[in-house]
Amino acid sequence: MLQRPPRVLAIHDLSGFGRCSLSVILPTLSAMKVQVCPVVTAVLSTHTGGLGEVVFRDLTEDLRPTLAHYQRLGLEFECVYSGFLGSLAQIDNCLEYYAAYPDALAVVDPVMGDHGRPYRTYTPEMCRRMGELAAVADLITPNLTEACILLGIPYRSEPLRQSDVKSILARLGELGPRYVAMTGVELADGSIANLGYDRERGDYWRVDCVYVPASYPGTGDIFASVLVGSLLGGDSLPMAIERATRFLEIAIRTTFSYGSDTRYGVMLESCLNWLMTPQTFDRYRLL
Ligand code: PXL
Repeated sequence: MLQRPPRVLAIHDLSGFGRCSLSVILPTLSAMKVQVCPVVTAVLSTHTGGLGEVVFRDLTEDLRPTLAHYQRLGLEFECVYSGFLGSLAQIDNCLEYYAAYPDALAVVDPVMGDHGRPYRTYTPEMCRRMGELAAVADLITPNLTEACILLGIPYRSEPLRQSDVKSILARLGELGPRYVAMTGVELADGSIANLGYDRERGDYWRVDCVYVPASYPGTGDIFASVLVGSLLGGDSLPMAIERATRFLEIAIRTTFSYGSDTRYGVMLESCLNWLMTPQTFDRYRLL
């Protein structure tokens, strides 16, 4: 029996303003009683989503010595979870972290872009090599843009048929991970859903989202963090996807009601208590 909270090595950037990456990963997982040990890939003044010229300090050189230190300490981690990466070399560093903790749940959020476009700091080479991280993952959490980049297929902005999304999920599973969770997929039946795929069981899942006409940075980070916290807490994949979907709905609708600048992210602070209260699940369905 684990006599302490589960521990996650979280390899992400720290963006000071804009509520993304470690700024939201830390409080989200802490609220779920998970210990987060941040390995900071870069420090930025803000995220790169429309707040102008960012101050960017790359910390690639610290990643290998940090891992060596943790190994000297003999620390154990139940999960290694990577996200936004600041340079090509960091992909190699992440591969070293995953290899160092083979028993940990390997979660790769292949942060590369959104709305059909890569983020401006992501080079085509970085996008190509992100597949190597997906190959060692137990769980990947791409949005549709990132799924298309990982598969090397063109992004399609029109709603997708069920057979098309199942094929995308299955092909993502073939890259290596047992579990795939894909966010914000517009389906041909008019709904927007978060989807799940368990390759070993052959199950496809959907949790439909309430549509809000606004998009906020950091929601992918919150989604993946809630998934991590849920799975470490013993939830099944569909339960974890439902928990993450419902939490984001609350955070997005709360924020939308204030009409605040979307670039400032979601008002996580007002919503974290939801993660600390017991829930029952009734919205996941087979796809
Ligand atoms: O939420 C993903 C993310 C993480 N880190 C930085 C970003 C973004 C998305 O824009 O800019 C620095």
